[in-house]
Amino acid sequence: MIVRTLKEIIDTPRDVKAQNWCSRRLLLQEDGMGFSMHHTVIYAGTQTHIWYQHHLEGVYCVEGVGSVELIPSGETFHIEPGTLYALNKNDEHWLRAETDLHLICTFNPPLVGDETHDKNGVYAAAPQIAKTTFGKQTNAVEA
Ligand code: 9YT
Repeated sequence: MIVRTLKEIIDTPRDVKAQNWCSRRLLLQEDGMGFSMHHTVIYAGTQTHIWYQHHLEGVYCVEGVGSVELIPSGETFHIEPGTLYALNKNDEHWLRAETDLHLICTFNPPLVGDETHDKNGVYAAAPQIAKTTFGKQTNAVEA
């Protein structure tokens, strides 16, 4: 079993800091779960262009208020505690925070650790070292 606390992660290499956000990476690829899980804080008053072309992301808001706007349709969804949004189509979007937004983010495939957005709001594809099938971890290598 893995047990970790946010306190142990803050200001370590698993606490990745960008201009508009910080991402505390609670679970990463090396933990072998098949997904990564982060506690991300999006800073109040920011807007961030994001387009995860190589990952699916589920985002659950536990604190704060903001919105997510799909590109190019402009369809906009309010975010508040208890809201989940899932980028199941690798959706390009703007993420806006009215107050500090505390989000629990899961990525499939899992992030390796130090990824931060490139100029297009993208994380690079990472080589996968393991995958999990119905709870059983295999050593299969994915392209
Ligand atoms: C919600 C979102 O995508 N925020 C940007 C940071 C990302 N979630 C991460 O690396 O934790």
